[in-house]
Amino acid sequence: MLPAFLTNNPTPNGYPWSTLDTQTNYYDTGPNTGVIRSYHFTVSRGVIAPDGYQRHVLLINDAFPGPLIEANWGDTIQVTLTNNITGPEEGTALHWHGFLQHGTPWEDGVPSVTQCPVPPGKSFTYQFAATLYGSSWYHSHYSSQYAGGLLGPIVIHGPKSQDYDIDVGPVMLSDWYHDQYFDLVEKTMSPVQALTRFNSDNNLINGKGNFDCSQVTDGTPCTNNAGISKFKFRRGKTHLLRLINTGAEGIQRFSIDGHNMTVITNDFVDVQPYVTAVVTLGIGQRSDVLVKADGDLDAYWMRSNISACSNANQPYALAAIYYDDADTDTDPESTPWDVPDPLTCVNDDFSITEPVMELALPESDLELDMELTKFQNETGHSLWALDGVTFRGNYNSPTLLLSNLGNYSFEPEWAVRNVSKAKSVRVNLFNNSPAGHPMHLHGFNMYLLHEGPGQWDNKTIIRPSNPQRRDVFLVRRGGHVVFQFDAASNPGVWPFHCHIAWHATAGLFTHFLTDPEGVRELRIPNVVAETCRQWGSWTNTNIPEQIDSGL
Ligand SMILES: [Cu+2]
Repeated sequence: MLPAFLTNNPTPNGYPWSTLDTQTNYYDTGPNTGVIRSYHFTVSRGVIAPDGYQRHVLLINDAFPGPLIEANWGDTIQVTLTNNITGPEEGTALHWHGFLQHGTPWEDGVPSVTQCPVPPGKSFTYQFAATLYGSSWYHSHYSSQYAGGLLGPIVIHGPKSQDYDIDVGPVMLSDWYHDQYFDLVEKTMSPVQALTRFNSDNNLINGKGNFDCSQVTDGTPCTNNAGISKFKFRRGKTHLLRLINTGAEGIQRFSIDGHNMTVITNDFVDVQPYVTAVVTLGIGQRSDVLVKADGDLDAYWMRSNISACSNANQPYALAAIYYDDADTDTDPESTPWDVPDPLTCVNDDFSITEPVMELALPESDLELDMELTKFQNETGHSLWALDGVTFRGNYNSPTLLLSNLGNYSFEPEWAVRNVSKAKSVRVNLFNNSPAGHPMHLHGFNMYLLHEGPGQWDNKTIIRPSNPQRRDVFLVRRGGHVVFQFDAASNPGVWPFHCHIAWHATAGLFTHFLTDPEGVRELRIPNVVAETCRQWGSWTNTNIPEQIDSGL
């Protein structure tokens, strides 16, 4: 259970954010609490068995998932990351999903874009403002390390758009693989087609789940009934659940037997409440939902099913909810909702996801068509591309640092799109590939204008007076999403990529250079260049095995 906000800090007018409220335009204004929330994260290798099946992972402070980062709106978050990965050594970096990093793009944590990786034995201190509030997560953006365990939840307390009684905290939904992330990267990047298609092995809620160990044939230690997550509800009370898809590939369909949910926030944007039995979340997406404990039973299953849009051997995650004094050693006897998977591989319709803090769609001054494709290159590798470009980054040459120096001699495979002085960029993305994708833009909340099968009609916009905004959207196979972002409001280099680990690793990644003049004026702290010197020095004697895009 989490508090309404942290109280070891000034609370003018009763709140850390004083009189600001849910109507405050958080892109322009926000509290400046002067409070720094400081964390130390040490990353290392470890062996764990979250579902009973033992595997090698990467851990943060010896934990999976990593520790909760908790702050109030307007606080500064400071995380010192120490890379203690050995046997073998490996670089790393952490990305703070959904944080706008306005004025601090070098804190975004993307190797080859905003920083060099933190080499083994070294540390890097991130510091950035919590200008938005709600639920999110952090994860490594170095290769597919986050599929190896490098992730954790973030909660930023802010004003409530709806009343509730109890904040249950993060509910992380995650597909789970029994192979190490690098083995899966190798499969993804294999020229053997059959190897590039593989399924996740299990589905976890808050890092827990059971696995049927009779399926293990290679002698790996495995324990049946490793245990599931258990939640407490108080009868008659309304509970806030912060759903976060922290997986690598699978779209989650979340539900609670016998209870409807009221969605109040998607990503970092409060929306007008709407009721649903099933919440759909692509990788990286969050939904805050309210659940009233008004069931007839005193125990219920919480379920998350990986959609048939995704590739899973065991798609069914379970956790248990117990009312009041119900016996937590007894399994619930509730039955699931009968809501079939629509197989559209997209979120709820834009028409029902209406932001509480209303913003009209601005005029765009740059319109781009973007095509997403999958192809096989001449060596037989399956790769992804945006407008024909497959991303491959150079860890030693972050594009932000080059742009800051006015050096725009980017390699084509770095996929930098200079949008110059454009204030608001509209992108008509057509997914001409055989899969749906959770597409994530860094540095902005996107206005989502339209989604559907086939091509956009080039005119229909859903609720231009106040379109849905969020930082990840799902685009269906053979369909389009039209989105817009206020590029000039945040000078930097901002990735736009698929959040499926195996797709980003195979190049489904591009990035926007916004307001290059503004980027020239950024005063990037010397420690960022120092990390590049450290990385350069480490790579003089160690060759990182970058067989993928690097991200
Ligand atoms: Cu994808």
